[in-house]
Amino acid sequence: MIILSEKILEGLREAVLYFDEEEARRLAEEAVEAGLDPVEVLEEGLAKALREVGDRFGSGEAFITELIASAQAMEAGAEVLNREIARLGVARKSVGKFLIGTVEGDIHSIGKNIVKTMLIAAGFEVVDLGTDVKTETIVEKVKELEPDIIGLSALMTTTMTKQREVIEALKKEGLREKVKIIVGGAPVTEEWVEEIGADACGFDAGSAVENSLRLMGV
Ligand code: B12
Repeated sequence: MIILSEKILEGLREAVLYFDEEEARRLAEEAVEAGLDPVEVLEEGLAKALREVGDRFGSGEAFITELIASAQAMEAGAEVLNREIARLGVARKSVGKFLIGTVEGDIHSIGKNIVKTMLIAAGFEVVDLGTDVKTETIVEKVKELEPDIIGLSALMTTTMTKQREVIEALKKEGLREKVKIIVGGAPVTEEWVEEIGADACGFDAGSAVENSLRLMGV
């Protein structure tokens, strides 16, 4: 089992590094059939490899076209694993309503989607506003849906400021005290949470769920 698991994880890493969507999907299916933990396969197989490509892109060693192709391979595998994560978490009663989205100007969706799936698996009723979501839209949706928690994803230092903007806009509308706010995305730190007056953050899907449950008092 350990050898099989290592083989699948290594294969998934290579599929992301060499832009092989089909292989990523096939190996993700194999992982599910073998009964491997889909969360671990997502994080250790797919996400790690994608971050590696991101680092290479950051240091000028990879092109944007490679980043896009790697992300597509990751998404192909993640689709299969997300489905399995959701399936394993079905039939729980709702622990709370969660509104999630990536802030305005930011189209990164992979991490948000993983967090969303894990929240559903943990029993949250999740409404996903998608990516590049305007601050006004978030405020409107808070009024309309009255969620318990809002999750704001931002992957860039240039867009994380929108997390602050959302909090300020909610304060102006007198809604801030009615909802908990959790922020996430690679540039987010504990200091940032404090600075903008959010309630918590999540550095990965596991801590996102853990901290969201804590905010609900579960
Ligand atoms: C994949 C990727 C892309 C893909 C996105 C595809 C998609 N559908 O999402 C594409 C190719 C489209 C892309 C585009 C761009 N990208 Co990009 N991208 C990445 C990359 C490599 C990986 C992101 C990712 O998916 N990681 C895997 C997931 C699983 O991890 P994650 O996103 O961090 O999410 C986890 C946690 O952060 C947390 N989390 C995430 N969201 C939330 C939300 C909540 C509520 C909580 C609690 C937790 C949480 O849990 C998640 C699960 O573990 C990063 C590099 C990196 N190291 O992050 C660059 C990166 C974010 N991109 C970058 C850039 C510059 C861009 C572009 C501007 C490039 C360009 N020149 O066009 C555009 C931006 C377009 C835009 N307006 O948004 C920079 C940002 C630099 C900065 N300023 O901070 C990075 C850091 C790369 C780099 N090193 O330079 N990108």
